[in-house]
Amino acid sequence: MHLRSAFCVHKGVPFLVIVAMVLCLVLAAPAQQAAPSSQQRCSALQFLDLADLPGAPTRIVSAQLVVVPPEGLKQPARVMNQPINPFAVKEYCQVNGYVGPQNQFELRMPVSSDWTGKLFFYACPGFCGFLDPDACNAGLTLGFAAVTSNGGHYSALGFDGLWAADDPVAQEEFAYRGNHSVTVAAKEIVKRFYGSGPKRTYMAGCSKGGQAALIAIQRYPDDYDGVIPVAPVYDYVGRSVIEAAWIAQANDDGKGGNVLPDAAMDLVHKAVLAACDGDDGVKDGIVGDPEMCKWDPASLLCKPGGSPGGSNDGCLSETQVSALKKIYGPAIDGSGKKLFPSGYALGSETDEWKGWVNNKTLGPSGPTLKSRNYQVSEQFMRYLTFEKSPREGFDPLKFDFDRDPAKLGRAREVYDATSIDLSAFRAHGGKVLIWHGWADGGIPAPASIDYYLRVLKSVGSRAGTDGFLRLFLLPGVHHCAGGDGADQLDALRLLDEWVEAGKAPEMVVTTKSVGGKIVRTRPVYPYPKVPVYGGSGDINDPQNWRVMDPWKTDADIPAPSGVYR
Ligand SMILES: [Ca+2]
Repeated sequence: MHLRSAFCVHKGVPFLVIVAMVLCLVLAAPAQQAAPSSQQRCSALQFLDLADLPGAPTRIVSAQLVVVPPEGLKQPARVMNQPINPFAVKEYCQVNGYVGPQNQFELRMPVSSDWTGKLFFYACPGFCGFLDPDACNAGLTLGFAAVTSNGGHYSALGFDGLWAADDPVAQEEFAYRGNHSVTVAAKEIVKRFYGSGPKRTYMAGCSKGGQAALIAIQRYPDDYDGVIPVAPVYDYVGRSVIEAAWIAQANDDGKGGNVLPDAAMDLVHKAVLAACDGDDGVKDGIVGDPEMCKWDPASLLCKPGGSPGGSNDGCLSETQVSALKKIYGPAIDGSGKKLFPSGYALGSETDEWKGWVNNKTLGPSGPTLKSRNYQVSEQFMRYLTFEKSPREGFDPLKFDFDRDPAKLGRAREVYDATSIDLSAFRAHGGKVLIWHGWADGGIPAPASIDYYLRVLKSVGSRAGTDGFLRLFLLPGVHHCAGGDGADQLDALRLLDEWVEAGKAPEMVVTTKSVGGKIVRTRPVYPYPKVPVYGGSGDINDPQNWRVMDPWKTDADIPAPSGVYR
């Protein structure tokens, strides 16, 4: 009935008015007629006028009931990598539209009988610029209404920053505001469709989507009841500009090539595994706890008078060892002061480094793509850092670590999710489930540890922190998904149980699937607890692992880096 009355006060664009009036007549028909079907109620949403929604002027472009095909809903792609039941809902109401100025969104709502009263927001990764509505299926299949947006602009995949040139509004929408206003709009549409708004709202996303989740609870603590920041780039400017330029410079051979070719990375990874694979009790090609791993790049240095070093010599030159030490970083200035919490973790030197750290030539005569670290730093500095006047000539290889960080003040205010004041979010029962792959070749996992430690220091106790914020580190897992490790976990369901029933995630079972078949299973625990194989039985049975807690007392808790501004 709410929908009907809202609909009949429609003040939309003129050409819709007649259609609206006709539908009003239909919907306002005598009470003894059957209530509108899901299809009618869904279709009617396209005439809902939300142009005056406070803070979130919204235009609905289309609304239609979608029948799920016999093969079921699509598995969300890698950035919302969790198992779903593709047959959990048979139909849903799909609403497409945008919140001004350019936050394009798709909202998928299960029919009333399937709705659990919740809303899920999937936050876009990278520089966004596209819609990935199948990511909504992670929530939709749990009976949640689920929405995602394009981050407030249209752009190419990868690190394309041109859309942000001379456009501070687009920059701010992307940084924090767009997801907030789409959330406001989605809550209103949910309310109009079901007759009541969501009683819980969650957000998840990886990488930039992880930054989105953290900045949301820092800036708009009442928007959400729980968030899942995956591999979050919360120190967005520090990572995207400074650390990225640092790594690009470390691996630049001065001739457009790599100091460490792909084969050298293979050599390094093999050496790290030889040194540390067994630390978790099982030699399975995965470093279980990189914090325990003390491998030194200098151990691969070629012997004096022997090989000069190179990719196929089984050893590294001094230049290569030096580059490697920088990549395990972090970036520092001339006085040795840290400019970012951490470089990459030991064990992460796998295939992802070959795209993130190395320039890559496509085919024998194809173009050479700059490393992702180079690309993100270049595009961010040129187009996203300043309100006006893009730095067309900016070259990450010339970034000055003493002078240039001072130019990033405005950008840090806009993009960074480094605040550790989560008190408002915590006060209303909000929960944070962070997870990060240890072998992440994009965003170094130790940066998430640093955020956890900073929050812990601010909260003042481990128990108080773990009561609302937990960090899970997944051994051998790449950026958002992939890698040799078990990269799937039922994060949204775990978060929901935590929020709804107060059941905090403790031992979490992660899995790795190949072709739909589970090939690896591994328990993980909230940081700093690590799983250790017991020495007998199937390594894929969590029962055969025990938990080790390196913090016996509070005195064992390390200090955070203290770096950010
Ligand atoms: Ca191992």
